[in-house]
Amino acid sequence: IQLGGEIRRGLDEGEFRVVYQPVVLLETGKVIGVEALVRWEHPTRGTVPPIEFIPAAERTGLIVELGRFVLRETCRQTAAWLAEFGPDALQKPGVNVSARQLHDPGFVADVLAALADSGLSTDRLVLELTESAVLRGSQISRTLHELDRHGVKLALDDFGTGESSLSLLRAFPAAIIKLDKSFVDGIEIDDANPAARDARQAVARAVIQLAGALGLDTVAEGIENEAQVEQLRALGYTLGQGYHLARPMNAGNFTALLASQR
Ligand code: G
Ligand code: G
Ligand code: MN
Ligand code: NA
Repeated sequence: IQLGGEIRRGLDEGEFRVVYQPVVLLETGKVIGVEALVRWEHPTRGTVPPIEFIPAAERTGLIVELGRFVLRETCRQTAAWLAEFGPDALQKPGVNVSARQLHDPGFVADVLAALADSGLSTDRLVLELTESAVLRGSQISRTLHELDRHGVKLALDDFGTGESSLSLLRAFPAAIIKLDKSFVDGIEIDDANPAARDARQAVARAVIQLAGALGLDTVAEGIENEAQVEQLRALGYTLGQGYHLARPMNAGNFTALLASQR
């Protein structure tokens, strides 16, 4: 399969869409935020998950156009939710960004245009970056500081999995740390392997202490049961994401969720 050509065709045919995973207040279960995740509704292959096409989109450079679509659609949808449910219904939506997008000279202009065209103010968007996306390059550092000056918030995604998470925090104007799912998995289990559980708890505790010291917000990712919620709350986490709290859903179902919270 010529995936690059297929992605090009899919973009032209409007086959990509955005789903939304709630970010939840762990104490009450209230939805207060959202992460946008792209999906491909392929005419013959059905729904194709991002791991199967993001790498090809990055390789071919089509991630720039695809990412622009996700940004614009998320800003438009968020503005609609805020208009319907009020300015406090939802905090900033998070949009994933690849390194390849940060290297594009038009990236900052694309982000600001998506915000301006939707009417969303610049301080109501979070860009989620992984360590590999941020690493290396003074050009990327300049881009991130420019976005920061405009009020766009930056989140470090999958935090703790890279080799230089800590040194990155110095070079990078992050506002949010997203604790990677690998430190949430098994954080609650008392029996089988207490040493592994203790190690995860230690990382989760270190991350929240670090965030507190630096004045950053945190989100714990990949929460799959209530015992994990309790453990993370005990460690001081207030915000979480995961299948136990809410799965990624289409815009219509997210609208219904916001309506039910009114
Ligand atoms: O949605 P899912 O959990 O299958 O996502 C798998 C991976 O694809 C995650 O690492 C996620 O960050 C990434 N991803 C999802 N949507 C986007 C997107 O719009 N842009 C980029 N660059 N990555 C995305
Ligand atoms: O890398 P990033 O954090 O952007 O990845 C988000 C991905 O994680 C999405 O593809 C989303 O569907 C997935 N995800 C969200 N919550 C859970 C969860 O509780 N368990 C698992 N296994 N995946 C999750
Ligand atoms: Mn993410
Ligand atoms: Na993550």
